[in-house]
Amino acid sequence: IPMKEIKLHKLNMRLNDPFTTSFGTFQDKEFFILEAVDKDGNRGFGESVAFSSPWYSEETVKTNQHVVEDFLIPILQENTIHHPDDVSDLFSSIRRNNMAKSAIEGAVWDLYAKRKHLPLAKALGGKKTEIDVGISIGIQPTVKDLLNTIDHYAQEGYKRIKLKIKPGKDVNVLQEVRAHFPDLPIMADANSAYTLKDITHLQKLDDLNLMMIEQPLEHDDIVDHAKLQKALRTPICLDESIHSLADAKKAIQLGSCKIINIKIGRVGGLTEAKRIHDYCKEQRIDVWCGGMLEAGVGRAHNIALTTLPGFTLPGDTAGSSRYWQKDIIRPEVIVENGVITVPDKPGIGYDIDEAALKKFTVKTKTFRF
Ligand code: OSB
Ligand code: MG
Repeated sequence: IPMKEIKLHKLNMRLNDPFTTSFGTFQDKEFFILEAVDKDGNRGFGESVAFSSPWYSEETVKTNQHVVEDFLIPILQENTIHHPDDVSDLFSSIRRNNMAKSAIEGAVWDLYAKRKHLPLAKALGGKKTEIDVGISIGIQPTVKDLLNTIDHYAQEGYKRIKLKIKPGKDVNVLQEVRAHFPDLPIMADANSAYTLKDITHLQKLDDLNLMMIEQPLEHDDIVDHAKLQKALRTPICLDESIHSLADAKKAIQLGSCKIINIKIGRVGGLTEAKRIHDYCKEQRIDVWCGGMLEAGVGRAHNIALTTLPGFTLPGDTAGSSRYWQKDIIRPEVIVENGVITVPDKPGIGYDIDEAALKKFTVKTKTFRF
């Protein structure tokens, strides 16, 4: 791929509603979009999913920018890329910093697919023309607010509802939700809010017919998750604990989870995400695509990845309007009856809304090749 330049656009966008998890609330999103431009004028886009503070993982917007500018872009400037998989091989000399790697690798995947006149989904080997999606709902001030919110999204047709939980707002809340919605596909995400001391409490979830519980224990612990899974009938899904194919293999071998949430940023890009998918499919472990409250570019990458056949459960890729007043892509991502129609245009399949990108951009830096 004959590269001309990479542009780093720093954006600020505000979520329609504050989002609350077991580690806090936030509404203003600071992040960056990477644009990879080739000598023929094709433009590929990637999104950094790191947040401003390191509560989900150790990466932040600033660490991503540092690693992208000072280590990853120089690697690309010194090497020739024939296929996006080369990017993940070259970046393996840098430890972790997966969200930083993924932002660039995503832009290169988009650029590669556009040069081949292929939708990104097809370039990855995906076959689905539509994908089923669910929605993730943050912790609400009252149970009444929660029931109203669930009702709203269930009416919109989302295929499963994920509820954030934390100690004090868990079994009691989920019991009320289940009583109001006896047949709704529901799951819970704890974002590491519990320890093994909570085993008997968490066992109460087994009566609520949850699809799964996501990351109940420490972000970096797969041994305790294996112990917990033995004590629970509800399947455990790992999110924060899985950063690579190697992590996925260990977690599956230990019995730490029955399901994996794959986030492209958390695992360092589409190439590694696909490797994890392939392995899980072979092992008959269900996977689904997680979300990081992305703007349209990241959302488009999630949609493309979800077209792979092993993504058997609805993911967190909700429609643009669930997050933003105005997204940065055209058309915006539309969810109808819990389904997104996969775009069939080359690359990520959505155009950048240049006016919106400009409106939310606070700074752009250009790195020439
Ligand atoms: O744990 O999956 C998570 C959002 C931010 C950080 C972590 C998580 C989430 C979500 C929302 O659950 C996913 C989305 O709607 O993009
Ligand atoms: Mg999660």
